[in-house]
Amino acid sequence: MIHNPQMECMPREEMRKLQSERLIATVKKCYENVPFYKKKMDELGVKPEDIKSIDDISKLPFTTKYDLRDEYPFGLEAVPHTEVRRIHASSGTTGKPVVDTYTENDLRNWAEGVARVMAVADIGPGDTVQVSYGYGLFTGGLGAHDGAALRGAVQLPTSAGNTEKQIMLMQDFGSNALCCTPSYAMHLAEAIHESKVVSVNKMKLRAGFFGAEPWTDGMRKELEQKLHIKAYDIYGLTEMSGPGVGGECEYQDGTHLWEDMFYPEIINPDTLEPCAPGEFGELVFTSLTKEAMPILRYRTRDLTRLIYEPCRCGRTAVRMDRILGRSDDMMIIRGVNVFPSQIETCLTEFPAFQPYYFITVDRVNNEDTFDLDVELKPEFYTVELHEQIKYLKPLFDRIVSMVGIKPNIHIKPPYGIERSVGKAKHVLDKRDFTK
Ligand code: DLL
Repeated sequence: MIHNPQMECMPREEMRKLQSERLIATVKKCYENVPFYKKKMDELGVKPEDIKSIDDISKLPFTTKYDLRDEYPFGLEAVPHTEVRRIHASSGTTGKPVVDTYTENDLRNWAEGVARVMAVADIGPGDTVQVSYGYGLFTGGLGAHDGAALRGAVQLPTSAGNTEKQIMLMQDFGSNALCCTPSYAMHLAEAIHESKVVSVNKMKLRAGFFGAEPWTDGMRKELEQKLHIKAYDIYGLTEMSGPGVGGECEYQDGTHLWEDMFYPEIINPDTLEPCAPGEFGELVFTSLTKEAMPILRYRTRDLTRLIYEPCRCGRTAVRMDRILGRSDDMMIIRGVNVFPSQIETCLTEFPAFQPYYFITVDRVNNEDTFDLDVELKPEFYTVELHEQIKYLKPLFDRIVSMVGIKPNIHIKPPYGIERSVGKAKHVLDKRDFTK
């Protein structure tokens, strides 16, 4: 079902009008209340009065992760801190975390975005939503939690980890939906299939809302088969509140973005010019309803494209293709662009392989090395080299044809690749670019 037909199915002309009104108000608020935006707009010679409709958005300055870090923690707040009700932050592997703060309305709108995604699977009263995203500063746990609450569902806040207990509760409490990263969902599915205590046939799962990291259609197929569910993509980022910036509909053919709250653009990351409709580039968002920390033209670094053709589901909200990866995830190995998700795509085409992998890149004698650890499913695992070759050769050929360079593939024993309860880490790049 559709959670909010008025917003999700609004005729596009009407939506542009709403976006224009909301952009004008957001820009005014940013200019008047946030010195950072006033300075940036003054530098570009743009005044709030110059923004008369959504078509003027390209006059506005971009905001980057570095700006957010410079303004850490609350420099971008546009309301008195007394109006703030919650703070989240993304882990940030280097330096200070990226912070987002929320007013009461921000929390309501955030839950609305997640509820729209859950409604796709008819989640409502009587359904139990198991939230296995981490609770805490990470937006996954509480974001999914509040979305489930808005749908009137039972919230089961298991958080991430403690896998044995998760699957026991999943069966005993009759969870109907599972929310976690796709890599943790795969780990849970594996644990269920190996368990002597629980069985997927005794479970009531029907939907999974997976996101927070890139995943492929091959992974979706595996998860749907193993967990007996329909697996939906849910997208979001801390800077735009968290999960629920968009999600897939029942046709699973692109992620609808909630454009009444987040205005998406695709730009060429090198020239910063807008891409032609349908072209791949960097996704940029302007928040249209956020109060505590509105954001103008935030460069997400996520690479994707927007699909404007109408969707069969009746929603008019634009669709986003799967995220290819983040521009900072892209590796250049021997001069070739490689995205980790391409490896996942290849692996899931071969039934003998698990979708787990780990890439190590190094530079030896001035040449890049590309090592790839993979796992065979336990029923295919063998230590015999000549047996391994049987599986390795087709995978090697597929990777060469898709990626364009030759990997050194190593077959690890079962569980030889670390399982993740949150966002999986797939790459170790040992190259020293300072030399
Ligand atoms: O990952 C919010 C979230 C939580 C989304 C739970 C979905 C589910 P951050 O930690 O700030 O926030 O990371 C945001 O994760 O820019 C993307 O690179 C990536 N990402 C999030 N969802 C998806 C997805 C949360 N569905 C960053 N597909 C984003 C691919 C995703 N990548």
